[in-house]
Amino acid sequence: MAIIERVFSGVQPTGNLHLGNYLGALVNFVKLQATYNCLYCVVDLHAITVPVPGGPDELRRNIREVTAAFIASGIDPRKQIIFNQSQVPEHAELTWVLNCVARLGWLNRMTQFKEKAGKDRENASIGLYDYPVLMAADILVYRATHVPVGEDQKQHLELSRDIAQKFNNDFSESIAAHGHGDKFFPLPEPVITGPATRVMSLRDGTKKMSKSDPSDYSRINLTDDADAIAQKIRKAKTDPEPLPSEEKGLETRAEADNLVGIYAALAGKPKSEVLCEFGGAQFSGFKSNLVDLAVAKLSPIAAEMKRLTADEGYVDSVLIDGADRARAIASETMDAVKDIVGFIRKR
Ligand code: AQP
Repeated sequence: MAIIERVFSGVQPTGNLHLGNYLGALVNFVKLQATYNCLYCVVDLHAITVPVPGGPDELRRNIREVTAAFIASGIDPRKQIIFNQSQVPEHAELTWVLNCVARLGWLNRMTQFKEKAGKDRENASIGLYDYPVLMAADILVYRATHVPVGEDQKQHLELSRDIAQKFNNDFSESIAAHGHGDKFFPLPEPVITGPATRVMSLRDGTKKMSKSDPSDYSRINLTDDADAIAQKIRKAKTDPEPLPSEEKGLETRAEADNLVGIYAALAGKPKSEVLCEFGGAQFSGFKSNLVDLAVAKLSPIAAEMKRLTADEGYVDSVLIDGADRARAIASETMDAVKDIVGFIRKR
């Protein structure tokens, strides 16, 4: 089995997709489809590692909404593979094998688990602890070479590389004996690029914009209408100084830096160019321009998401077709893994 350059990434159906998910992930997903074969996954197995507040109906609604966001952002479901994780059982199957390769010490270092489990660690699900191994399986079951993610997923990506490397080492003789050369899994490369790899909360420039923040004013949701976008940007925390003319002037101003970063990312310009234009301006004027830009860029996506989510039959058909195509790749990998590990299987 030759290694083919392939992109994989996933988004959790855990609530409102926001501007951070869009600029940190979806924009790059769209760009990469011009040069790679891509698989974009709605990672519903990850979503149940914490309780889903509205239960199964909400989970189904969220899965369709993330699928709609993929398509509305510009991913073409006929050319690329869009699917939900639970329809491809090989993700869970490979997770078990990789659970036996990954080390407890590696998982104990994962900061996302520590943050999400908080003080009540004993009560966290085993799934939440094992989340990074499932993520490694998501990527490796397609032997993906490139993984576009936001900055917050860097540590998990490094773990995926460690797991791939250890599998390649532990089974090196069997890998060679089965004709896969000196490595079976490629070490996946993180693609953390663009001017907004870490979009921060609108209420606190030191915290990342997140679906689980209790304040809706902390984030711009992809489904927000023009009024909501305007209100949230106008209420966004700032400081009393005018905008600086150079990037150095943003270094100690987290909120100003975040808003300039958002403007730059939406306009497709470097921050330095935004500061050339707005250096010396008060926030009120800058925010009005940011509102216009955000509404112009995000409203068409919100409208298309609304249209798509109203057509459940279409969205579900995209997921089923995507899962069939994903499974053709995943089952080939899983067969090879079974041979390498020493399981007996029907041929
Ligand atoms: N604030 C962010 N800035 C840039 N990128 C971000 N991503 C998430 N937040 C930001 C990227 O979006 C992709 C999908 O994320 P996810 O839904 O799989 O999980 P997450 O990182 O846990 O997202 P949230 O919004 O922060 O959810 P909660 O609140 O549940 O933790 C990933 O590529 C991620 O890097």
